[in-house]
Amino acid sequence: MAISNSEIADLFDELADLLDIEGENPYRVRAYRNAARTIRSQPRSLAEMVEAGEDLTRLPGIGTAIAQKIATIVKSGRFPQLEEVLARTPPTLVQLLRIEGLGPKRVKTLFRLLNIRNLEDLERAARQGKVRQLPGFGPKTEALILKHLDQAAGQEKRFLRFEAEGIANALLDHLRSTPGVDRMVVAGSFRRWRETVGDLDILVTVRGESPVMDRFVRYPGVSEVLSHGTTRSSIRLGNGMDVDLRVVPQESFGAALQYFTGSKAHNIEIRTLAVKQGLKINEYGVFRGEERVAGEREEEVYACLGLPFIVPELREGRGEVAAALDHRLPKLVELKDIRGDLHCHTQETDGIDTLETMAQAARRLGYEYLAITEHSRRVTVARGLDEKRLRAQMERIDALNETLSGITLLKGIEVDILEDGRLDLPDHILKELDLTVCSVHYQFNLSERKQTERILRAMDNPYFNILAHPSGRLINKRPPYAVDMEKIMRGARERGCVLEINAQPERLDLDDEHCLMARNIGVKLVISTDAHSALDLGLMRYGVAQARRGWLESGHILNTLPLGQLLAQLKRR
Ligand code: DGT
Ligand code: CA
Ligand code: CA
Ligand code: ZN
Repeated sequence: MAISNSEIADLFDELADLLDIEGENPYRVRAYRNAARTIRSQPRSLAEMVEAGEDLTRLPGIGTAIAQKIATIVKSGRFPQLEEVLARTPPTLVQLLRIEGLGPKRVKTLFRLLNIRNLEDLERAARQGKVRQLPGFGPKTEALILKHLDQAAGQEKRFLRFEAEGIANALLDHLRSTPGVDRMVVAGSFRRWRETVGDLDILVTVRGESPVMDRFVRYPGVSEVLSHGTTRSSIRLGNGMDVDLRVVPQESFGAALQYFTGSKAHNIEIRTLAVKQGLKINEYGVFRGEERVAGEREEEVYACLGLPFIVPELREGRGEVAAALDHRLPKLVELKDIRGDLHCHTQETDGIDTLETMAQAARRLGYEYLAITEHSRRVTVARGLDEKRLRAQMERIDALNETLSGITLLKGIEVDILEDGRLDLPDHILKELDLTVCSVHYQFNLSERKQTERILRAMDNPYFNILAHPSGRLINKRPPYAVDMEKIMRGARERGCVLEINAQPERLDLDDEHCLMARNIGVKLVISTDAHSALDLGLMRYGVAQARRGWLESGHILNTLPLGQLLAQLKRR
């Protein structure tokens, strides 16, 4: 679908803002602003006018140069002038511009008068009350800036669960040998397998007296001891991660684990249910009046309320308590259900291991099949395969399959979805493959309508099987591209295509909400590691955890099927 007038106008406005701040000739800046206004107020679609070859210069404020730029945007979805300016603009300035209500004039003032060069400078000035004194500013704008900075900082502080796992394991190793230490568990969002965690919440039980707290605050990774007590201490590590440690009594361990695993929303529902039944739940146990009726084991806490055990991945307050009450909790997919991996790379493109090494590693994991899916030619940075190299690899896979026992290599490709929705390799070669994994790697900045259309058009190709990392996000690094995921899922279901849950810890794409959406819409999924090494194949547990957070069962996941059934399911009707 074509780019809308207001989307085109936004691009010109952004260009005008950035050039304005740079001190560009005011006439040129005004020309872009005027053009934006004209474009926005046009009743007819400029994209259609361009396609029809109409002369845009007849519109007020649109000269030859601007008309050409519009044509480029419509035809390619790109605006090279804006990209150039963005490339040379300090990222802080672009961030400042995106603070709603600031605008180029005030951003320019901040840069000029307060010599603000980064977000820390800005925060300092705002906290010192210097911002409100600037011309065109006031206390309201200052508060707005601080609020925005707080939100940005809050978002930055979360760690990938995968990073947190390494940090937690090192710390647990340090604590394990402490005399008296018995059980140790990381609770909180970590235990719920959220994709990112804010801090670590560790629970331990001890036998007799134990110096575990002293040993905790003396951990070599500590940069600051936030608190140090006998039952609770908190530290900040050099990498910025905060860790809480609680020593809990044996008889309260299950209740504490339930309490500190959260989430808050889940616990509120559990407590409310308890109150209705005349029970009281806290981190020490479940009580009827003065009497403790449960506490040592977590299962008991749920059982006391007449509930089956609810696994941590489900504890987000998304209806799991009601489902448990009705005994209709999903039977979640498990790692052991997975029979193979459908997305990986070798040395032939940007992987680090050979075909043979990948095959052996997959066999050691007990898999029945592994699909080799190299990048296609469009991804030049990864030396993507053209038809000739793909054919050579297919022959090597056939030959290797002759010698392998216990596992089958599938012939696949991670083929790029081009900007117009075509696939990056011709149908006659895609047809010969066992499956295709199809990805968007370029042109992330299309409008939602265009991006959605592009992907749906790609799915019209009868050789399209799996949409890889469907949102394109990189956690903490890159937001998802704008796309109508519901339309994509319905479109995939109609066409017999499936979506991937990419298990790379910084992708985890689909996210948990989208997994739930897929469940509701009834589109099939696969869980794949997108391994770039043999070791990466072990990341499957992250993808499975994400699927579990999205209430998915093995029946929703095609790579839980034996090979024959998998291939039959992938066949397009
Ligand atoms: P995070 O650390 O932001 O990734 O998320 P969580 O869920 O680990 O949250 P955190 O560390 O603040 O607390 C861990 C769990 O402990 C939380 O999920 C519920 C429980 N919890 C902690 N403090 C409170 C509290 O003040 N009220 C309630 N209701 N629950 C709490
Ligand atoms: Ca936490
Ligand atoms: Ca905490
Ligand atoms: Zn890949």
